Amino acid sequence: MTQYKSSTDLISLEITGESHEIAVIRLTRPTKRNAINDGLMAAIKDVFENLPSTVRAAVIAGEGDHFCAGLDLSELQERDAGQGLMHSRSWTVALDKVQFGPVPVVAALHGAVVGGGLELATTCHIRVADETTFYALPEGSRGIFVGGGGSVRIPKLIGAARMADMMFTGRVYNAVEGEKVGLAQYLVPKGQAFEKAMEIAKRIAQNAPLTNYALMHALPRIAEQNADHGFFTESMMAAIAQSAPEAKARVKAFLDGKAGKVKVE
Ligand code: 1HE
Repeated sequence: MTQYKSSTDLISLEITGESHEIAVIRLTRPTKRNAINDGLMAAIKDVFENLPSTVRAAVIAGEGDHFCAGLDLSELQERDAGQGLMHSRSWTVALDKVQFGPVPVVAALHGAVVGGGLELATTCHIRVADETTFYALPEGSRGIFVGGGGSVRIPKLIGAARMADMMFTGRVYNAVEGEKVGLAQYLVPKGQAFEKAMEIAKRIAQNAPLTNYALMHALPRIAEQNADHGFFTESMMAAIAQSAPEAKARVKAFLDGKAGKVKVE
């Protein structure tokens, strides 16, 4: 079913699924625990900017024993303040392509999800973690600060107090704790994160594209608005979504008894 595959020593992209609807992106730098150097972040940006139009959902995973060890610290040593600012902004731009790109992204997590690795994971729309996963923000111990959107995205999941604790004290959350506090939505046995992430991506790919678009682009903005503005934006989005032919066809299929009921798995 693989339609296309390309890989470098930093990243690989595979387009798969019956209708070439799933993009599988892997960080392929296991000897450095998938630490993100400038080339890898540029490759992430490039992949999400150029996904084929058949793609409806993506999975991102890491090769080797860890999802991602964060920023490649060997590149940090020589930067001055101005270069540091530009470097952080380059992460902002690249990770924006993941969060507000063309399709929902499911992260398959295992091993270390730390520093910039956690920032990358929290840019994705759904996180599936296996039992080996652990989360940390070692920036606090390294004398630096997050720079890949972590202070914007991570408090939305776990609250500013928990994030500050992780950075003040070097606290590491294990897989069970991480799921409990909201760092991952799914927790699966060791070695099963990728399989589960693919299952979820295939399910997402079946949704009406406008519904997925609304969840990626309208929902997070509505959640930031005051209630009055939020209710109004929600009504606008609801009206647009339900006017699409696909929505009408799906509702008709249910009323004709041809679409699945809501049921507990
Ligand atoms: C690295 C990096 C890295 C590994 N930059 N080279 N992130 C951190 O502070 C996490 C640092 N890494 C670790 O704590 C550990 O490496 C792990 C827990 C992730 C994995 O441990 P382990 O025992 O499996 O691997 P290792 O032996 O520590 O590392 C293997 C190699 O990867 C080794 O290089 P080698 O040449 O000696 O083989 C390590 O130096 C290298 N490596 N992690 C560079 N991060 C936009 S702001 C974001 C700011 C941050 O992300 S700060 C947090 C950085």
